[in-house]
Amino acid sequence: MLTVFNPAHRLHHGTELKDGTLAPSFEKPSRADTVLARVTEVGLGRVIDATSYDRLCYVRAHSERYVRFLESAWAQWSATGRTHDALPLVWPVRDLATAVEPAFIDGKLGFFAMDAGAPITATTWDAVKGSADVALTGADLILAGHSSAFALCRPPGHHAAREYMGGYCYLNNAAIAAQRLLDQGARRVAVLDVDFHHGNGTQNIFYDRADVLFVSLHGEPSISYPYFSGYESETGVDDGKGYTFNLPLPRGTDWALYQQALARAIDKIKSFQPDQLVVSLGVDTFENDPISHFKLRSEDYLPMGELIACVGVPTLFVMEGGYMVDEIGVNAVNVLLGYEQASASASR
Ligand code: SP5
Ligand code: ZN
Repeated sequence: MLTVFNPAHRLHHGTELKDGTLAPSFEKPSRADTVLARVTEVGLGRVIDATSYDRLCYVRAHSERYVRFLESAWAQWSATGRTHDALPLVWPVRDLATAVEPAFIDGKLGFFAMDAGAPITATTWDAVKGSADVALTGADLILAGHSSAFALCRPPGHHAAREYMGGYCYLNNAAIAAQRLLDQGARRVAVLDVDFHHGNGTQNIFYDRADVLFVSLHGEPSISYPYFSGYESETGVDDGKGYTFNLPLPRGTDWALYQQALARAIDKIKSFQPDQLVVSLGVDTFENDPISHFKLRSEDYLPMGELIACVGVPTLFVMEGGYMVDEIGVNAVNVLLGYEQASASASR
């Protein structure tokens, strides 16, 4: 399996509010570098550089004004004399006005964010664009006939919706890749999200559409970030009714329980008969993850990959979360190795 990588990810490392103070975010550069080292160590396959794509590819999954905000936020923020990370401090919740995009940057930050978990630094946009380009390059490998590919994206993307950032995410890499596949001829694409957190952004982008099936396994919303999405009752609207499938799981979920839910997810995807599959691959389901509460062990990620291979269609893996940096490489690459082993024996 080929891996797509972009060293530009190192240009982004923001801060987040932790235990009452601003501290370096859990979402840090060593994450992607550790995964890359493991890809090389096990000899997964060649590592190729991302190519650069036109911004119109991002606007296929996001709004024009949101992409423009991401591109220009730092310039507007720093023009006010501030040198620390740009973070929102006010949000248009419930009955507050949402019809008008604020002109001033402090208002824009809240308007285009779901939380204070997506800091913008001077070079964040370069990393964010580079990460979307990794996903797009991966999608083009699939379109060129590869049966699988690994887009080693960083920063992650699945919390980013059509018009807002949050949860370490800015552009939705998986959604941008899925849209690329559709724009280049796919009739139906499935997105399977195995990150610990609900992929609210991906759900938002495809919620009213029947050409993308979104399936997510995640911590129960009432006790897990992002708290306000991911319930089973969220199944899509209009043409998209029935094309969103959420499988929330309880605190302490281990492989025995996870496996059953994943088997249901795979059945759902198979009956959709997608042309391709995009996997939002987060490994924050790991037992020692510092911000999550599932109990998967490193060896469980091999059968996870095997199960995903049962879908039997070309598959693009897109890196999402996972914050136990010591094990993130082993865990993520185990999914890919499990997938490859199962695919190889299926075609023998
Ligand atoms: C892509 C992804 O996995 N995003 C996750 C965003 C999670 N944001 C909430 C972080 C809350 C951190 N709380 C730390 C508690 C440590 N004991
Ligand atoms: Zn996550």
